[in-house]
Formats: sequence, structure tokens, C-alpha cells
Amino acid sequence: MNAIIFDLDGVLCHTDEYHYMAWKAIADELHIPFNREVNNQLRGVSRMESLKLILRNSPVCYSEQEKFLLAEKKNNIYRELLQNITSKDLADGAWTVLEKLHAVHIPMAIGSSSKNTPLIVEKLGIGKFFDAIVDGNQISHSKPDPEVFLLAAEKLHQKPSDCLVVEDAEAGVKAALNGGFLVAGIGPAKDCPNVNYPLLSLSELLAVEGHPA
Ligand code: B16
Ligand code: MG
Repeated sequence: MNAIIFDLDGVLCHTDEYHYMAWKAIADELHIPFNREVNNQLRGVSRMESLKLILRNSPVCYSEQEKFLLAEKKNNIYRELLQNITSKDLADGAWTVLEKLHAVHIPMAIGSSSKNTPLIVEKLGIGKFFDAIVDGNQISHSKPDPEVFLLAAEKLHQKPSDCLVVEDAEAGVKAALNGGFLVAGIGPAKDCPNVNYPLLSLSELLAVEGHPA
């Protein structure tokens, strides 16, 4: 393994909780049942795909224009919640792990479905650790398509089989496996089928086999 590609929401930070709060506000307004279990199915899935999954539980048929406005409304609530995040909102151990891997010159990238990645990275102050950042603004196919990770590997000048993807979502694990990457699963993705490294914490990355840190 030569390089590491990190998912963002749910791996490096817990903005997944803010996604939940924003979608819950929209679902409540539309009287659609929504809970953390449904929210977990949205991990790693693009904004519009997430909305489609939520609207499956509604008897109402929404036009494309209405769906666009609902997604925009959700994003405005989400971005409002993001305004106050700082490096304190990083996942446990994330800063130390990034600092240590950076110090030993492991090429690192972010591979996220989120179009809000630039704002989140800036608020967390972690941009300096990464050689490449690929997000929802640069891709046409969302996870489980491997596009986001393939582009990240290309930017790192690495073959997929030489990169380890760190993911918290089933869609993300599938994307990585579909692209021929090694995968470390954390949180809900720890128990996904075919994960190469189930992680209880990010710091376990420092002990991954073939890793020079
Ligand atoms: P946005 P990741 C994903 O980020 C989130 O897990 C998912 O819940 C969200 O719908 C998606 O980004 C799109 O986010 O609305 O900000 O563009 O886990 O791939 O880093
Ligand atoms: Mg994620």
C-alpha cells in the first residue's frame, strides 16, 4: 500500500450528524417518516440520490423542480449547521493520524461525495495534509461508482491496488471494491463484506501492514 484516500463525512469528521438534522427537518415538513436507520442508508450517497431515497416513503409525487428546491433547502440548513465547525469537530485521533502520515510522506487524498467538501476542509483546517482533494463537484457518478476514488488515485499518480480507501459507508466500500482498491472500514462499514481492514479507530491505520509509519 503506497497511498491513502480518506472519505470525509463519517471518517474524518462527524458532519453525518448534521446531514441527519437537515434531512430530518425536510422530512418532518413533508410528513415523511425519517430516522437514523434511513439516514445510515444515505451515507456516501449524493444529495439528489439521498432525496430520492427519502421520497420513496412519501405517497406524493414531486416534480423535478420541486425536488431541486427541496435539495437546495436541505443544503441551506446543512451549510448553516456547518458554519460553527472547527478542528474540534474532527473525528477522534484524526489530526494525529493525518499529522503522522504526512510526516512520513504518505501520499494522501480525500475522496468525498460531498459538494460541501471545500467548506468543511477549510473549517477543519486539514487541507495542508492532502496531495489531492476530489469531491462531489468533480464527478458525474456518485458512490458506489468508483469514479471519485479513481480520480483521487490518478491525482496521486498511484494504481488503485496500491491505495487504501478509508470508508464509513456501505456505498463507499462498494465504490472502493468496484475500483480495485484496498478498503479499511470504520464505524458502520467495519462489518461490510470484503473489507480488508476493519478499524475500531483511525489510529489503527498507523499499524496497517505494509505501512512505513
Ligand atoms: P452534499 P462522504 C457524503 O459525503 C455524505 O456521506 C452523504 O450523506 C451526502 O449526501 C453526500 O456526501 C453529499 O453531500 O449534500 O454536501 O453534497 O461520506 O462521501 O464524504
Ligand atoms: Mg462517509
